[in-house]
Formats: sequence, structure tokens, C-alpha cells
Amino acid sequence: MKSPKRYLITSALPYANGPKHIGHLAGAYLPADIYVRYLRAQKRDVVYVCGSDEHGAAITIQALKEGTTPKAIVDKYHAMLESNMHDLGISFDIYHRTSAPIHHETAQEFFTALNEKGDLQLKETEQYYDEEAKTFLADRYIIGTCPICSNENAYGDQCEKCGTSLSPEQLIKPRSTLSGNAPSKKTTTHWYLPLDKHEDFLRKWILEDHKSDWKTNVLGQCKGWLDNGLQPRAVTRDLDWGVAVPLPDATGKVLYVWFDAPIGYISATKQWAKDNNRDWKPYWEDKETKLVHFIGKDNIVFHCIIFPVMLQLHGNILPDNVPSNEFMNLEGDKMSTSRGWSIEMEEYINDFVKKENGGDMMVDALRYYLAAIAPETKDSEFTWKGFQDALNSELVAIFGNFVNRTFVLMHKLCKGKVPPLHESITDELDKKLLADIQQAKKNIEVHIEGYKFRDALFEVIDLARKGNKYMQDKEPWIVAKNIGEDGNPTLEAQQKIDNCLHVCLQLTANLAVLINPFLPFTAKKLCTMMKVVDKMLEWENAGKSTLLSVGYSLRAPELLFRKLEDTEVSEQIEKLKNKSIQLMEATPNNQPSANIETAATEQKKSMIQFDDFAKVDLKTGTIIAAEKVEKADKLLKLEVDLGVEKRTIVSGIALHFEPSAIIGQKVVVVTNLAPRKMRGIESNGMILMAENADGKLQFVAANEATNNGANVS
Ligand code: B3M
Ligand code: ZN
Repeated sequence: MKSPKRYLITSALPYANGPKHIGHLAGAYLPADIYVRYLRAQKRDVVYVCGSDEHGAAITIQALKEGTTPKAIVDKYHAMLESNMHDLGISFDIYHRTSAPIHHETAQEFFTALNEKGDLQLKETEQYYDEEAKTFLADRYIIGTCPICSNENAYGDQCEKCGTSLSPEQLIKPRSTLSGNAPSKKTTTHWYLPLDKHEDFLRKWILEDHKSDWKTNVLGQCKGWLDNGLQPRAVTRDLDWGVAVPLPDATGKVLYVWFDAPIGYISATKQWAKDNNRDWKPYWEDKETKLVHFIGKDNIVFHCIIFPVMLQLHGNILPDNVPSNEFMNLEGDKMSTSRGWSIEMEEYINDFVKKENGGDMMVDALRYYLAAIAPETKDSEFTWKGFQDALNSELVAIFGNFVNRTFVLMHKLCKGKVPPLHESITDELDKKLLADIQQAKKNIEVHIEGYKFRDALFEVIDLARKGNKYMQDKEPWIVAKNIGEDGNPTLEAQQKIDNCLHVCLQLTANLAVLINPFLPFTAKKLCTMMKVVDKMLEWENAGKSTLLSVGYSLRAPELLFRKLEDTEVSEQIEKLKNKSIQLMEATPNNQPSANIETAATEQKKSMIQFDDFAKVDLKTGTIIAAEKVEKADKLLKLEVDLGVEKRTIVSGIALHFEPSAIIGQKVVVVTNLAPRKMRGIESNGMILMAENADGKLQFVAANEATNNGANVS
């Protein structure tokens, strides 16, 4: 496939109405940043834009809450978001804001262009009006009783108790949040974008042209919208905060926030071009630009349906892809800032990054865990214990350990210099590892370009794991015991040591290149240790086994990662519970997290429909082989007979069962769980277990008479 001439990458513009949590980071910012860093390392022409979304009721409501002006709100949170993103290594080329004059002009020009072409329709409707406050009421300004769950404080667009999307008309006994009075109805005029007219174009463009390259969750949502039939959408509002509708007879009207916000990508590009003496137009007009929007799943309709229609009408290019993520939950419940069940970026930075010397390593630790559990195809879950495990047993024990051993041994056994490779004695293990590096590079490219960042990251860690294995097989510290008369290793021994450490050092240099898009601070540190300039991190260097010159002297190793202590895990969980309780007390309308009592011990799950359950394929089977997984004290590798097939399943039950004792055990297996690599072994399914009050595990099993492969439902 031909490479695009240039890339324009966007991340959803966060509302500047409060701090944003690490679920946001994992959804729309980190994946885009990984992608962009990869493209930059490939020396492609790429611009990465983002900025604060500073309009809409989200902002004005926050201003009411804090007893201040919308302007004060956006100034405060824009500054916070900009610095948080920067601290977490999100490398925007520009972080702009939609209150900037250039944005207002751009959005107005856009509206005018569509309006003059006759692409918008003017319509009169009745809307709720507050007589006392003399203002029309945006959906969020109306509360009333939820028709579904009878919550008396449901909003005009959503009931936060039962989660149902509502329209203000559905509320029973509506009242205005401004005056507390029952609102009246008044006619008003608005401009509409007739989406229904563009259904054919959307169907073809999304469901045909992109049916094989867009993610299934995105395609599924789009299909749902299209199948339900699209309606004209109002693109203006009666509000005094936003981009003014650029027409003489439209005083008191502004553009709907979802009309102006995505245009923010364009105005940000304009500002970037201005600052850098570049031309912004090709990025939005030339078909050879690849435009990619990174977003969370709640923004799909806006980026895949509404904005593309706007772009198409305006003569701009369309996005090539909209890799949208599902949500990341936290300790068994939905992440939510308003309920206090969240880890705000600001909080993480204060607790881990700003507090310690070299807090950058904790930025990379977070980036690592978030990328490793990214909700790419389904919701995922952040737990502090999971974070600790990822950090301690993957980053520290695999990646950090390999680099550290390599450096320590190189100083000890090779005088701190890159030793030569003695070709005459290279063996299969050396060749295999060098070939593995090249293979890993290729795999990572395929994964990143297919927006599969988790898989890409696993490849890097797996390569480091292979490095450890190689070093373990070669045992240079044992070889060094072959001492000659002069008290030094014999020539033969030294040559073996040289080869091993030469290969390990070249692998270390490669790991720096490969990990750079994910963990940029770690990559930089590796460059310092190896005394090479950042240019070495260019992607074309990956796969080479000559990155470090023979005889070059290297620095002493630095600590790349530190372990997360048990006390830190419990402190954070405690903090989370307290925050949630405090917020609940302050705002009685909020639902506390169901998990205040049970976080990290038990996971309460939300209600599902039968269809959700029916997606899970459960079958009976028998364990026919079991063995411990090397260097993983919790894992057993099992072979399970499922009647028509046998599966390898890695299960975290090693602390509970002796492998030999469970051969012949009947089990129930989730057979359609996506495969997962653990310790380099692909696990194809999950065994159901029950946990006793005392923490002991038991198998969930059908009785002895059931055939292997029987369906469980
Ligand atoms: N500010 C909504 C959100 O944060 C919105 C995204 C705009 S992207 C153009 O979910
Ligand atoms: Zn409700």
C-alpha cells in the first residue's frame, strides 16, 4: 500500500469543565500519541492537534456550580488540561482552545458556507423557556422525574441514576435549574443539518468503503444509527456562551457545541501552521492526507456521521479512520469524575510524578499499564493491583531487569565497552535472537498501523523476555569462571562472553527504538545510558544489529522503573473510597459507587441483557495436562479436552492447586474469549472458578457424566 503524503491526527477535544481522568487518557490521547510518535520516528509528515472544548452547557453549568463565569472556568481548566497532558508525555503539535478568535472565525465561516449553499434548513420549534430568568433552557438546565426509574433529579438529556438518554419532553414535572420554576414553552427558530438527506452517502462511505478497515465497535454503532433512520439535527442553540451565529437576525443564538467543536481540529491546524510558517490547507483539502480521529465510544456518532457530513458539504477530506475505544472501568465500577470514582490525571501526577525524583518513570509506568489494558475492543478495567502487577512483574522484572543485567555484566565482564562479535563462534541462539528482533519490528508495524497498540506493546515486552531467556541460556557469569593462568577468563571464554553481551547490547538499543512510541521517557533514558543521540530512535534503525559500535564505552545503568509497593496500592484504594464518599455527601443527587465497600476485593457488575449473556460460549471439558509456567508463581498452563478439540489455557490458579492433582478435573470453559498471551503462552479460553469466603478457589464443574464439549447455558 502506498504511504499517505501526510497525516493529520486528532484526539477528541476535552471539555474544559473540570479535571479529566485516566480513562480519558487511555481512550483518546495515549493511543493517538503512540501512533504519532511512531509516525514521527518514521519521519512521516504528521501533525497532531488537540485543544480544549470550551463551549456548550458543560461549561456554563460548571460556572454556575462554582459561582463564577464561563470564561473563568475555561481559563482554569484549559490550563490544567494542557499541563496534565504535557506532564503525561502526550506530544501534541498544538493544544489549542475553542475560545480563540481564530476558532470563532473558522467556525462561523464554515456555518456561513453551508448556509449560503442551502445545506442547512431553518425550522421553528417549541422549546422550554424560563420566564423568570428570561432564557431558553438547554437540556441540562431542565430537571424532573425520570419516566423510567422515578429519580426526581433526572436531567433533560439523561438520567444519571438509571443511565437512560432522555429528551426534556420525557421528564415528568420538569423544572428549571435556574429559577426552580416549571418552564413554559416558547417558539424559537434554529438551523438544522438535514442528516436524512445524506444517508446514502454515509451508508456507502462507512458500511461499504470502510467495512474492513474500521473497528467493529465503530461500524456497529454507525449501522445502528443508520438503520434507525437519521433525523435533521439542530446546529444552533439559544445560549449566550459559544460561537455567535454569524447572521444579523440571530442575536442570542450560538452554534451548537457539537457543530463548532470538531471544527476546532481545523482551527487548531490553522494556528499550528501560523506558528510554524506552514500551509494548513493541504491537511484538510488534499486527498493524499490521512486524517485519523482518536475518540472514546460516546463520540462516535459525531465523528462518523455528523462531522463527515459537514466536511463533505464543505469540500474537505474525510477521516480515513476513527479508532474509537470502549471505556475503562475502575476497580469494578464505571469511572466517573462526578461520583468521585476516578483517578484524575492531575491526581496521578501529584501523587506519583511530581512527588518523586525521576517521576518520569511513573509516567511511563502508567502509559505502560494503560496501553496494556487499553479498551480497544471491549471495556477494560484498571485496578491498582493490576497496575502493581504490570509494573512489578513486567516492566521491572522483564524489561528493566534485562537492560540492567546487560549493563552490569558489560561493565563487569567487558570493561564497560561494547564488546566485538566473534563471527566464527556465533551460534544458533545468537542468530535466533537477532532474527527475533527483526520479526518483532515487523509485527509491531502491522499492529500499530492497524491501531492494535496492546498487541504492539506485547511484542516489545516479549522481545525483552526473549532477551532474558537468551542471557539465561548463555550464562556469561558462569562462562567467566573459566579462568586462565593470568586470572582472567580464557580467550575462548572471553569470546563467548563478548558475543553474548554484544547481542544483548544491540537488543537493548533495539528495545529503545521499539519502546519509544509507548514509553518515550524510558527510551530517552536508554539513549543517555548508551551515550547515543535521540536520532538513534528513528524507526529505520529497528531491526539492525549494528546500532552500537564495538569499543564504544557506555555509561553505568540507571534505574528504569521502580516497584509499586503494597502500601501504595492500599493507600490509593483507600483514597478512592474516601473521595467517593465525600463527593456523595456533598452532592446527594449522586449515586455512590457500588464498590465503596468492595473495591479490589469483589467486583459488582452492572445489569446485562440476555443477548449479552448469550454472547458467552460456555462448554464443559476435562483437564488433561497441567504444568507450572516458568517464573510466574500464579500461573498454570493447562491442556483442556473440549470433545472436538483440545485447548491450551493459562490459568491463575497455581497457588491453589498442584498440577498433578487436577488432571482429570471436569471444568467449565469460556471458549470464545479472545486469545491472550501470558508469559509468551497464548491462552485460548478461561476456566470458571468460584472463590470461597476464605479466598480458596474451587472449580465450577458439570457432573462426571457430562460429555466434554457440552454447551453450558
Ligand atoms: N468535548 C465531548 C467529550 O469530551 C467533547 C469532544 C469534542 S471532540 C470534537 O466527550
Ligand atoms: Zn432514571
